[in-house]
Amino acid sequence: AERYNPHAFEHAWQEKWEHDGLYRFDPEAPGEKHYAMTMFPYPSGNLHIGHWYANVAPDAHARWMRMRGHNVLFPMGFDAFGLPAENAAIKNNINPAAWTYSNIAHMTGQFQRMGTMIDWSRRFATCDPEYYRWNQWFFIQFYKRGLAYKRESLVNWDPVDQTVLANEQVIDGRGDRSGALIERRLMSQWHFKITDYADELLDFTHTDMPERVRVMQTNWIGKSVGAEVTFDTPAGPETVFTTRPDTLMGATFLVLAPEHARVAALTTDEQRAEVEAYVVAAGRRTDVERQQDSGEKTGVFTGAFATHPITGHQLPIWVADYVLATYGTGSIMAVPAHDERDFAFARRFGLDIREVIRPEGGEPMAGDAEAPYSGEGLIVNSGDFDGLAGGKASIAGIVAALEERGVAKAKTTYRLRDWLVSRQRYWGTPIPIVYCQKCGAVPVPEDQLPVELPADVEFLPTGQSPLVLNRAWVETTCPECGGPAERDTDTMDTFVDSSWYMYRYLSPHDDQHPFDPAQARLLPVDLYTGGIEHAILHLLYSRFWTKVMRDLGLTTQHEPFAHLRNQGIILGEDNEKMSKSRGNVVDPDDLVREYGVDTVRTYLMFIAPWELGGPWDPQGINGPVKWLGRVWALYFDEKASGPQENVSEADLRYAVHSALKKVGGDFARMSFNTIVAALMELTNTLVKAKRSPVFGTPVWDEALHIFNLMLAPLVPHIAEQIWTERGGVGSVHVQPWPQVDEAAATRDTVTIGVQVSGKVRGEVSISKTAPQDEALAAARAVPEVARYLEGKAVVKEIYVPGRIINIVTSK
Ligand code: ANZ
Ligand code: ZN
Repeated sequence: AERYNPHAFEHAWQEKWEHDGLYRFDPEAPGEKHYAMTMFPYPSGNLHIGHWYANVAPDAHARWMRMRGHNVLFPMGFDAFGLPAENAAIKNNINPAAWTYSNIAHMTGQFQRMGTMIDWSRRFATCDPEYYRWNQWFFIQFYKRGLAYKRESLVNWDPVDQTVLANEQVIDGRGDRSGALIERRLMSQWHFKITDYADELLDFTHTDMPERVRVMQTNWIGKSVGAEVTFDTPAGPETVFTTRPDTLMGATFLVLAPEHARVAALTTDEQRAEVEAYVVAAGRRTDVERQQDSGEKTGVFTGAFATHPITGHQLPIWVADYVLATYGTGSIMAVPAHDERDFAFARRFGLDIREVIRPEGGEPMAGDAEAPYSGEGLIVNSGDFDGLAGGKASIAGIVAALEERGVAKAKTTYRLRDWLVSRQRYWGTPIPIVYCQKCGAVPVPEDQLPVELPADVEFLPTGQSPLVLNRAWVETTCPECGGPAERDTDTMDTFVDSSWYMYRYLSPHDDQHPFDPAQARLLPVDLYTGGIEHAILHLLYSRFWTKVMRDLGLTTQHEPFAHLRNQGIILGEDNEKMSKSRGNVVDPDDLVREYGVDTVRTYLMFIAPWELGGPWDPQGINGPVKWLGRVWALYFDEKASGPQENVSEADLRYAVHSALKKVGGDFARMSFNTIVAALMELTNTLVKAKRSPVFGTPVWDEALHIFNLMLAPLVPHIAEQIWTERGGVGSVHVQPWPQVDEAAATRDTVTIGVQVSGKVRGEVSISKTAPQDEALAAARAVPEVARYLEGKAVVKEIYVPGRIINIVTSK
């Protein structure tokens, strides 16, 4: 028969599958539901190899689940709002909508060429008014519950993208898209109250997420248990937050953040010039720079003193930028004997260091100590508290004692801030609020949603939303009093869009609800896959969103995702990230044109453990090319048959069923590269079996049949072609996954090398417990062994069952 030519049939199968609706999800179909989802892409214009890598293996997994009898929903959409469309619009003078929808059309075609089982009838884009209408609806529900509020706050201003960013979008002090150094600005912005859910978001019992993700989210939420302690100052009582109230008697000075509201009031005239200069300088540094422990501590004395609440000692009050305005109360009690930063600061400025925690049996801290002691121990130099246990682990009792004396209050703080959602850009969901002179902020009535984005806008980035300039759109009437009112001109952070899209796939065109409650039984998403870069932002926001939806009575789920798995990244050949500027980009379209879809799919699953990823190796694709060629020949090349090899029925059944068992286990673990390896190995056995007496027997037929089914999830096109040419009815993709014959899959047979006078000359497969005469007879029958025995006298035979056969001959 002809050689393997994927181009002869791959496209035709894709068209037929689409035409037959083979991958259309029917919620009423039998089988336990399985909702599998990969993170939807931004419609940048092209699917790159990373998209393929992220989607091919989950597709194989979804197909496998389907063959195992699950009713599988595997949808796809587009995360379509955001800055690139707006920037492209500015650059090329086209409407962001036109740019976005043409990219979506192109990328959908590319996805379809990937041969996935995505149900395209459920596709949507978040920039569809019928989608973002529900963003607005949710906003209003949040608002009604007090979970959306507007507040003046110090915000992260990206001077390049000319917009505010959420804390989560600032990486090392820079905008996550623009890379620009972030500035601080005071602005009035909408926030979502994610902090109300801080404690619940720390609880991962209802969601199985990789350890890495849990740790990143936990650190981001940053829960700290401690106390607030209040000190009297000339400008009124000042409260500090501390996680170490056990060290209260060791506090020797206070420090305020430069932005702290009380700095000016506390500063004495003598110190004013110096303090003001310091505050201005500190304002130019980012939080990240300020938190870095390297570099000398800087600071300035205010001239004022605070009164220690227990000893009455006068503690100098300093201003220093290692204290952040945005954490705790923006001020601290400094305990230099037991805190790194306070220690460095005290040494630099000659401030007192007072030891109050001493390791059990330890010496008193030396006057010239080079480091603070931050461990556990006993409290010393603390009056009534002396002798109590100190250290992080024992603060609860201390807090209670301090509370009794009225000098402290138990307090838990979080690093997590409310989610700032206002953006001063055009291509996003308009915030559904109007401002009336009489009534203030009024939500747009739900029956007037969506508030549509106007098409005619100027895109000059001015620091204000482009919507400000469209007066006809801005000016409206107040829904409450009918008087003149103005729309909010900001749009929502695009992470709003992706926070609930997993619900929308259930009923993408529902115009009564965000999703059809009758479909709720399909929740949660059973398996969500995507990149680790979303560990905090998107995953934390969508967990929060689901909890709000639950509290709104929209779902009974606590979490959107039952299981999350992250794939790795495919790097360039040079081990660097693929990028146009580095010139190391691999184009999947080119690969498909050259090798066909199934080969590219195979290679992407074979190239690396899926969760790790690795560098692209252009040579590596030859393995999959050869493999699929051999698979093809196995089924369609008549010449290769004939009884030259020695594969028994038991051997073949063992090879097939043990591979089937391994592949099933590897699918469950999402270990795709080992699945491909197991199928390649099985191919070797099948090629051998084809040239052995087992060829043509029912066992041979069973082997080809099972192998065909095992190919289906990975390489759906060649599997369908084989299925059809072998006379299969319907599609291979709706066949049940084959059952492992456990008896055939496990056997006590081993392959042992046969030595003649100590040199290995061949091998035999025999039972581990075969008796000596049977083992030796089998060994002598091996042709290579027989050759060496010819004309020789056997002087000794050594047999260790399952391990060694050695036939020693005379010289
Ligand atoms: C006294 C003390 C003694 C502290 C000691 C630590 C060790 P985490 O665990 O990260 O929550 N702190 C409080 N507010 C701060 C701010 N706005 N900027 C910088 N530092 C601040 O850290 C809590 C500790 O960080 C607090 O406990 C406080 O210093 C400091 F041996 O108080 B501690
Ligand atoms: Zn009004």
